[in-house]
Amino acid sequence: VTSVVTLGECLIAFVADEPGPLSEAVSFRRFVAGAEANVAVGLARLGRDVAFIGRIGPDGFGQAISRRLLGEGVDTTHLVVDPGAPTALMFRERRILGAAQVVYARSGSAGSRLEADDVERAAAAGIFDATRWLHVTGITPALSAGARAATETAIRIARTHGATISLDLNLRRRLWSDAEAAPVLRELAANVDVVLGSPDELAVLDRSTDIPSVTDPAALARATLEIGPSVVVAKLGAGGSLAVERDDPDRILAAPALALTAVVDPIGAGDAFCAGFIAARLDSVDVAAALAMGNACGAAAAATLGDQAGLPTREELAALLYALPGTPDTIR
Ligand code: KDG
Repeated sequence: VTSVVTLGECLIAFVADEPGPLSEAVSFRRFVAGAEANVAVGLARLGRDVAFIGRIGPDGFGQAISRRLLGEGVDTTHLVVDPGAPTALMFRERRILGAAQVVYARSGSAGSRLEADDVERAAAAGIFDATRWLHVTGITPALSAGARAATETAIRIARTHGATISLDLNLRRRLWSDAEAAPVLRELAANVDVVLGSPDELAVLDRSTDIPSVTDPAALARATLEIGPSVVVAKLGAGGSLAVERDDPDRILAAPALALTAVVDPIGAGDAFCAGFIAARLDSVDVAAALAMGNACGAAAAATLGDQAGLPTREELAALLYALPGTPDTIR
């Protein structure tokens, strides 16, 4: 029985072996990446039944993706091979400080050809029947009109099944401009229960409201509540995370980050956070404690190279939380 469904484009990432600028990178390692697939693997490692809807190309990269997701225990019944387009690729540098430069080769890719029909077919096969949670991101609607419709369809169907729906804003400025993204993301945010994002992303979403400063994440999260979700989470990286709830918007729930001695590769940490947060909420853990679980997963991901390698198992997460001062007793 599938308890979580997610959809999007799983792609192959070539990550520079050495930290530094892309112009100097000469050797790369191949990883499986893609925000929603990262969340799916994170949830599978935490013992959840999770399904991924998407398309891959009829090539070795698509096969590598399919094998990895399957090997992690993700239900790939609705990850289909599109014979007419290649699997998407990305190349990225590694940066410990600041944003890493990314180059995509994904325009016209198999994953970007996802359509509402793919989701309808999965629904007809019963994938949403016992689903308690749908997770979507702001990347998929940026890929194509069809992929955007697929996201909207998944939200509509999950809603009729009474699932909780989360949206990680994941603004990708290489795919669309802030002006293009803002109205689309706002509309999605109005139809979900949980919105997650960095302060920078929340500021784009809130741009038509009387925006508080990006340096006040709680105010940004509160402004996002006005759009419609019942919970808004601000992911603050090394600053941990905070959340506000519609029931009591003045109460700021916050959890500090795990102190890392070395950040090996922060990309993918936000997806790991989502996996930890969703797993906690599925167990009815309260929002404040769910933030702590998300932070621990995020730190574990940032401590390893690639998006998925460091995603913790249930036992690894328990050990991390046990060692952490201030961990709420409900999750220790
Ligand atoms: O969150 C990590 C993702 O950004 C990465 O895996 C690639 O999905 C990706 C994207 O579209 O940038």
